[in-house]
Amino acid sequence: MDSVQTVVIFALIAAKCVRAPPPNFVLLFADDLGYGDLGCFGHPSSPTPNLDQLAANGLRFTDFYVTSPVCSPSRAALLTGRYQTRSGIYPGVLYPGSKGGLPLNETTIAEVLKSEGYSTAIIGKWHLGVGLNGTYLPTRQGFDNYLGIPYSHDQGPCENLTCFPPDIKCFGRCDVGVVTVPLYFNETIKQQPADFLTLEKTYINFASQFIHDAVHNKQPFFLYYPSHHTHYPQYAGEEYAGKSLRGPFGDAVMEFDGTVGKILQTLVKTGVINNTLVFFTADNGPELMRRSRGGNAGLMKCGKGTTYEGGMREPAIAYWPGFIKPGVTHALSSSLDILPTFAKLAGASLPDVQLDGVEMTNILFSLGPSERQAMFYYPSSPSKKYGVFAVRWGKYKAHFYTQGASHSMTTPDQDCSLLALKYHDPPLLFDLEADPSENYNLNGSDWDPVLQKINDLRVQFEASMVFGESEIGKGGDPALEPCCSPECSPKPKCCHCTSEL
Ligand code: CSN
Ligand code: MG
Repeated sequence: MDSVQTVVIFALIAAKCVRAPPPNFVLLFADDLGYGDLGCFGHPSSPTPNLDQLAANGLRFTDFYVTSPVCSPSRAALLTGRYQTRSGIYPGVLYPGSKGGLPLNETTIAEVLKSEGYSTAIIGKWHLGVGLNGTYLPTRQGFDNYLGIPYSHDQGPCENLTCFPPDIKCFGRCDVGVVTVPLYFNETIKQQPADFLTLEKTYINFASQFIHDAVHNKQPFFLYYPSHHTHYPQYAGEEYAGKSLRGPFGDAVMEFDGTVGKILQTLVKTGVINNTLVFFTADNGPELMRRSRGGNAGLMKCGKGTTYEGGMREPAIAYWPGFIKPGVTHALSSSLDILPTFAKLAGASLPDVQLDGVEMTNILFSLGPSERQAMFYYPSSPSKKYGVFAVRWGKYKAHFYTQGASHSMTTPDQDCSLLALKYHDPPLLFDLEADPSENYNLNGSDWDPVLQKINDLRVQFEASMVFGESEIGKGGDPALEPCCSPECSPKPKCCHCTSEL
């Protein structure tokens, strides 16, 4: 299809002149996956045939950003279209016994789409709170269906966390003294600890059932699949363990890729593949401290926990056969932009709040330039005192502060592990098109108008930022840790249940 046809079809849908049903959305979200971890983003030995296929027949983003170099804040921004500072998902990440969570008055993508009659589901890692009696579970935030573990799978003693065959322990340290990780079905714990060897199959079946039901009921649907892969410790079931060239990380990414393939097959089988926008990205950069067992940021600097490119620039792919032309885009774009984009395509109205996302149909359908001017980089623990650490405007990025992170240690680049906060006056300035690895500071030459412009954007942005009350600062209580048998003792050991799903 040429771009004129695309424009016409899109305009018709936008104007609701044709009775085209609203599109379905499948949002695939990997965990701690780096810019360089997929075959289609240059990894030489990563087995990702299904994601590579999406990229070959869809739009591959080279300049796509998340809003945080750690998990919970990045997810809050993805689902609300707002920087995490507004919703209070800072500093750091949520824990099993956290008192707070994504405030219920925040409007998620699921809630936006539900207003247009969508059926909604989340499968996998939530990490936006559990709270007292499940106050913050996804079922309270617009998701009709939930199957998954509500936080990171290292936030528990790693029981059951084996690779196939079951006697091989996976690599990585886990939290002790807390409950084993629970598998929720809606608001009920079905397994504790979750069975990781069969988890992916369970997810695939649930996704397939959800899609079949929605199609059968003639309902448009939104499926959000935030995978536990490729967070540490890496694991994989029988089908994938030991199968990749890349060790446990490769097996984990391969299992994730296999699920992507299964979901695509279901879309084909149910006849909705041409009416479904599939979007893939990941929450934050790679855990370089896990060395070869962690992910890879490719030619981006440092990784998880840092505001260098490796921490927050992520692979992204948009796929919608017949509507999105295969290709590569260098347009500046962000996870913040997904909510406004899905809302526009669904004909849903936007929440009446200060949004940070802009819709990206221009980019998806080659209609014009990106509406995004700038990207602001918050560290994993943002504060009013320091504000944003870096700003990207066009091809330029200025660092006002830099700081390494324990998550990014073990690389030869000292900047990644230097934990002292460094203030830069004048800011470090890089041309990310000429120098995506942030190797060569442009400062000292005649770039001052650029720094001036970037500083203006920063001042304007900071003036518009209203920090929400910190949800993570509310602390935690062991009594809030999820337990399948709430009255049992002694905790956390007695929280142990198995059941068929
Ligand atoms: S994260 O990883 O949830 O994907 O960001 O599992 O920053 O202290 C991060 N942290 C546990 C984690 C703790 C995690 C932290
Ligand atoms: Mg993560």
